[in-house]
Amino acid sequence: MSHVLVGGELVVALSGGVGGAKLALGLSRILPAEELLVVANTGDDFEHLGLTICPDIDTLTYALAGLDNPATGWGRRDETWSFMETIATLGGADWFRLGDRDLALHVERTRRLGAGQSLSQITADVCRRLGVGPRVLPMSDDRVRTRVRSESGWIDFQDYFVRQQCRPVVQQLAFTGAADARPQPEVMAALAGGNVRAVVICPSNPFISIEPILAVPGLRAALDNCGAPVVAVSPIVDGRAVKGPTAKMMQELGLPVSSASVAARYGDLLDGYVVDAGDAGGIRAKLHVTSTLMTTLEDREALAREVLGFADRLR
Ligand code: FO1
Repeated sequence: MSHVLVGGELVVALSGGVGGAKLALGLSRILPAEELLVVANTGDDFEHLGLTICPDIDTLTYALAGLDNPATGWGRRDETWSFMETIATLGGADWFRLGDRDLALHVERTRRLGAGQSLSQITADVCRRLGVGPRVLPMSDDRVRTRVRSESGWIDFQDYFVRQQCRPVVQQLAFTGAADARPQPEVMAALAGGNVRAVVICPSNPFISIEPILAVPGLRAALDNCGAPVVAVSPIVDGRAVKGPTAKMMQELGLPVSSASVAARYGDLLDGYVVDAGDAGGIRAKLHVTSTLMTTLEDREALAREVLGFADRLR
């Protein structure tokens, strides 16, 4: 599984699911495969119907393989739903939609985890079989689970996000297991290798996608000390989140909905920050203002180029 880099440099991208995967895809299209390493959040992972589901790893894998579902952003394209329909008729849980093709990945991953393979090994093998060139690695092979506290107490992340459609008012987030999790060793080796060109924090939700990664002991320090500029792309455009509950969560946590609030979460880790026009106020990091909306494939590539160009100028 180890990777030999010949001469080239490495871009390390931190990503959650849908929003982050768009930029990861853009990066994958402008970089040789061996020059991109994507570190995926696993705080959203959960056990469901006896299966281990890793939404962010899978969203990234499908996006990089060109197998992603453009309508949902998660799951596979050209999906069929016989399993879901059937489980519903049997009275089983149908709130988390597992398509027939997607289901195969969860079944096979669960079997291999049970046989002793690590999540990193399984992910690397799945990526190889699906024709994904860049490395996609979990932040840790140890179990980390995001939990959400609302007025009715603590619940699991997917219960909050999918089953309750982000309706509960978030009072606090916790990353259970993070304090004891070991950072993924290849990620740590890559960051210590002295040939990192840039660290890119994708425009994912800071609270539930990036902060779980930064909560794994040693990872934040390794990113800080890798010698390359750390550049984040804001997930906020025009004072609104591009997708998902980021803005709602910020309001509930008492933070202004702005790119500046997101930058403040990352604090000293940031060397540079990419924001959309109109979102540039009150930020300490060096700024690059550009269109950050990624609707088309060309947008993804263009933003990836802007981000890397900006990072190179910060070196
Ligand atoms: N998100 C939903 O909103 N509803 C679903 O039914 C759903 C199913 C699903 C299945 C596999 C998978 O990998 C992801 C899935 N997601 C679903 C997405 C998902 O859980 C969230 O977008 C992320 O966890 C947040 O990053």
